[in-house]
Amino acid sequence: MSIQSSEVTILVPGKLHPHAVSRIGERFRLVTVERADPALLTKEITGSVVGIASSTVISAAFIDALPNLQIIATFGVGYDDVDAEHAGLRGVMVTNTPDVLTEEVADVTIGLLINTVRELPKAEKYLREGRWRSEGSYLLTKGSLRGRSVGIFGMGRIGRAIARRIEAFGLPVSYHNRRRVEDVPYPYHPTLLALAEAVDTLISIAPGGAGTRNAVDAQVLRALGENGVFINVGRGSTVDEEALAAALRSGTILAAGLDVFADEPHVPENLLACENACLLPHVASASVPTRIAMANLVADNIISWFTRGEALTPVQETAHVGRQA
Ligand code: A2R
Repeated sequence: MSIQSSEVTILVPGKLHPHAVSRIGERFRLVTVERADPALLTKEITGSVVGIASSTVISAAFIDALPNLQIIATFGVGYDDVDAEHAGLRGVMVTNTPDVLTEEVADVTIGLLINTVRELPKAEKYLREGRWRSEGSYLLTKGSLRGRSVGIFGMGRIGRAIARRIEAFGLPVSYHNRRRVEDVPYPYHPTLLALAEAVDTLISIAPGGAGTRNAVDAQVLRALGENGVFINVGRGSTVDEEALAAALRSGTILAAGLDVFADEPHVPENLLACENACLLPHVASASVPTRIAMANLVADNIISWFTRGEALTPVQETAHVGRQA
């Protein structure tokens, strides 16, 4: 099953965490291109590449341009920017980096929720601008965590870690997924709208892709009510950002905390204009130790595939793919 490491050429298109690049480079031959664009591939690259390690968009056309490709190891748990379905049809393995970021993302979700409801970043700005001294105490916040009821959209690995933290805050949790999860004690809602109607605080940690696009729309936001808070740490594409900005502007909901956006790093002007939005530049997993753990998992997937013939963390769409000798 195993092949000589020197025969294995791994392509890194675009930027990838340097620790992943260095670990893969220690074991295999590395080639790089500026971005994952078939037009940038030379004959030598298309003939030799058997693996990709990346944190960028990988299209069906890019996969098809590499006839000997066996594995795409992506950096991050969300892999909606990789055409995994197409890879699965082509017999190409796709791996992601689940678990190693779960608790980190859940921690930041709680921080973002508190910052959004209790306005801590705005209060700190007030202090730094000298306004505490000159104008007196920061205004009382309209919102409080007390008495809230929290709905989680996406009760997966991270959703569960968030739910455990919310429970510790003494707040009730319920959730929506496509399927009920048997081993969690929280009430299940078969639609996102039913969940939004039952809670005043909605946390989205659902994956991106066609199945969740614009799932959080004007109707869902309205259902949260005027004390409603929306937190997004999943994918920006799951939200109708226009509708969200309108709901924030009109007071249809109280506030939103967003770590993810539909077209990163571009944040819509109409969201930037909302004082009641707490906005972060996609930092939930962005600590040095967690990003190193993610980089290690990218490298370990590639190493395991070419030495033992197995991927460590295959995505669902390619779980059936095995390695041919
Ligand atoms: O629907 P299910 O039963 O497959 O549950 C998954 C749920 N989910 C959805 N819920 C409603 N409508 C959909 N179209 C839909 N698609 C998926 O999201 C599952 O419970 C949850 C995802 O959980 P995991 O796969 O365990 O992912 P993890 O590690 O919690 O990360 C979640 C997302 C990533 O995909 C990135 O976008 C982000 O967090 O970093």
